[in-house]
Amino acid sequence: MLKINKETFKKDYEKKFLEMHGTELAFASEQSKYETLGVLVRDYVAGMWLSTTKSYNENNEKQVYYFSMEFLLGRLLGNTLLNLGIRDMCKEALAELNISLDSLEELEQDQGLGNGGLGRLAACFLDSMASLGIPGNGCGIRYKYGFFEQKIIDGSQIEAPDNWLRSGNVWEIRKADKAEIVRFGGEVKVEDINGRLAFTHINYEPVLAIPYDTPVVGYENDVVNTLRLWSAEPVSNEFDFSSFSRGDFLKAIEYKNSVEAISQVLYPEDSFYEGKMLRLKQQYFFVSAGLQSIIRHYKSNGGNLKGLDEKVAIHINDTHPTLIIPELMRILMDDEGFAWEDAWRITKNICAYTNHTILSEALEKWPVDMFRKLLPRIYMIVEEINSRFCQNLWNKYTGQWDKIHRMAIIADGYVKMAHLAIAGSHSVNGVAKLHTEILKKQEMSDFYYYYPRKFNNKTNGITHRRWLLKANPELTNLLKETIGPSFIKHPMDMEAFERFSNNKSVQEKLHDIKRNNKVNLAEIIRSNQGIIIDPDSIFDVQVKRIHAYKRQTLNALRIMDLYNEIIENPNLDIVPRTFIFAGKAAPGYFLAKKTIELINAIAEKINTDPRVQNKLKVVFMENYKVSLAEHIVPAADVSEQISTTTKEASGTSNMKFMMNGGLTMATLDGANVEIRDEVGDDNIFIFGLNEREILDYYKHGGYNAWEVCNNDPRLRRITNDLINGYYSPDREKFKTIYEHLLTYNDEFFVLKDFDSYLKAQDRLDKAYRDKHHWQKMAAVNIAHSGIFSSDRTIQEYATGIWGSEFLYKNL
Ligand code: 26Q
Repeated sequence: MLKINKETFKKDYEKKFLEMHGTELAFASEQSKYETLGVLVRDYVAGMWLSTTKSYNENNEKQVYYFSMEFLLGRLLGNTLLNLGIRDMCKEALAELNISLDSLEELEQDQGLGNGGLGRLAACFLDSMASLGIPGNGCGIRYKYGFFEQKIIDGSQIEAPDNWLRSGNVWEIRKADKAEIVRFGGEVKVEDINGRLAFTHINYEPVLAIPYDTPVVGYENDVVNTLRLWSAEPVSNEFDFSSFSRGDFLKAIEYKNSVEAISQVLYPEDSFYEGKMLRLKQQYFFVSAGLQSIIRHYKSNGGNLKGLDEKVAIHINDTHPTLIIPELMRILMDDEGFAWEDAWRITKNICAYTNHTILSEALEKWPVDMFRKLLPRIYMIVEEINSRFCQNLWNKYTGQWDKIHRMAIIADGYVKMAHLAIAGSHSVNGVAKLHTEILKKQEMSDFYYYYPRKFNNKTNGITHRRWLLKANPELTNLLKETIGPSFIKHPMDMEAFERFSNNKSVQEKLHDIKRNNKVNLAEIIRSNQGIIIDPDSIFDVQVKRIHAYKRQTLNALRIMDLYNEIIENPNLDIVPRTFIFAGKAAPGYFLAKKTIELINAIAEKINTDPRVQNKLKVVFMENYKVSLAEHIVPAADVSEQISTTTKEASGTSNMKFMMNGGLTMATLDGANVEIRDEVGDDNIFIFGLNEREILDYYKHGGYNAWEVCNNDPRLRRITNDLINGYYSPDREKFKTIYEHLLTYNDEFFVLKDFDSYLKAQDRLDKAYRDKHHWQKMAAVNIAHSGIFSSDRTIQEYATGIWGSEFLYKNL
């Protein structure tokens, strides 16, 4: 444990400030105070970081490498202090220096190198691995620009670049001496050397991969793991200077630009695959650099590559890093002289793959021509993997051409990444029970029947350290007072809180805590966008990526209906509600952008209509990100998890809200099913078509949106309001939404679920009136949220997939 007290900390801080800025604190800018604190904390961490690395090496422990195109860390200062166990002390010490820790924490730029759920999951996993003492490393790309910044202008989303590095990044360390070279393009020379084929990659374009390491601090356990992100730079002496010397100036500049483009920007699409060459380049870039550095480290530590699979586990986060499989084959065979069979066995033992979506439009497949041109040697290996795989299929399914064609890794001119990932991994997992069942029985059933033992479920989780201890200190204190602090290290212990769910004084405390959090959020909303909201109204929250399957439109239609009802019946007896939305649309996703415009148009109309002021407010918060979520989540009364059943693989915000005492309004989709199983039907609001009904519609058809609409006067009216100028003088503005719902017979069944949704909302309205009962339900949710800590998830990965013996040692 760090041994620093308030006095030493204050001295360290003042000394560091002088060193860095050469002036007195009294005249300092807030930014310079933040940077000083960041650097000081990094110094505190440095010793533990070194000793963790050393002890892993000395004990020769199995290392886990979590490969992900995205790590959505958010801010690091607050959580690092928290995990070091010095946050409260620092707060007091800084206060004595007239500095507010809260304001310094708010100055930090979010590290937003991810789109949403998948990237945030990777960040929660890093926190859990470090906190459980698991030798786990993150491996990804250091994008110069993260997920775009969203501005709402005249109700529409405008994208601006997220220049998160503009004031530097105190958390990263550039490790130029650990650079690797990644090779693109060129040709493969094949020679017969003493009866063995040798493959040499020639005429390639080299790219220098520079790692930047960020410490990942475990919770009060002296463990510091590493997140290694790679940045692309030109290889100076090989390419550009030789071009210069030939006077080929433009070519040199072109090379530099094309190399730097690789780690320039995160692709902002999260559910729609587009076969862009640059994206494939990004994938190979970080996979190859990461693997080379793993092997280099393993060898320098004296390891024999024959035993690599005993000491290394690699996780493939969705199909994006699947090139790990052929790249590891390449290194083992071409560089290290292994035979195919041995290399394949080692590769399969090492790799494991997680699937995060069943949306077919999100499945990655690369055109063969592009793939071969960019990665000629890797393509040869994938071809060989495919031909051996198809041969095995043939042996089992002789004559079943259709099946073999469906399952092939290369077919119809494409390389199918999920197929490659399944074939080359020893484990394939889904991210919630329902999702895994759908993978097994529907989407990947061919593979499941072929490899039944590979498939397994690992229900997602969230780190309770960020999402409870950090985001909701008052609730954390109440838990400590009632059930003691053991839940911090053992989140399942939160179950003990259920005993207090009937306790009136605890219920009142829960109410007050929620209200304080609502007042805080109301102040953020007032200062950001000038809208005044009532902290005694129900805060009804839907924050997540904007997507048709997540059905923000269903929520919007319900608000339109409620508004009509209140206008018609001003005495309507409802609890006042504030609807809060936030989320980004992919820049090219027209319908999602229209959805944002619709929500803003509804907000504009409702918030300026004096007839509904004491009943309804609608807010769309700009630029949703991790740090904003930390303010929104603890303030929510209602968590909207209303995706079309079968479409949301898991969802993780559902878990965050639950842990903070928000009640869930949900379809039985993704992890909502498991939340329902935990809390019971009395403590959640479930509505909508179930899995069987949805799959039935997809299989046999029979859904008729017009019919549903025509049979419900409320729907007739609100769908008409989309196109009659009620929400915009431009009648065309929301026509796409109207057409999507009706003309195109909406594949997400928004209208079909409308009635059931409204009934569930009615039940919720009634339930909220009984304040004590509502807080009892909140308490049950909190008490049962421990199972959704990512610590539980990571333990399951460690024992069930990575084969990590260290776990037993550390628990
Ligand atoms: C693929 C190809 C080209 C460009 C982009 C992409 C791409 C990028 C990001 C595809 C998908 C993603 C992200 C997917 C994602 O976030 N999925 C979510 O993962 C969560 C964690 O498992 C689940 O909780 C969510 O249900 C799931 O939607």
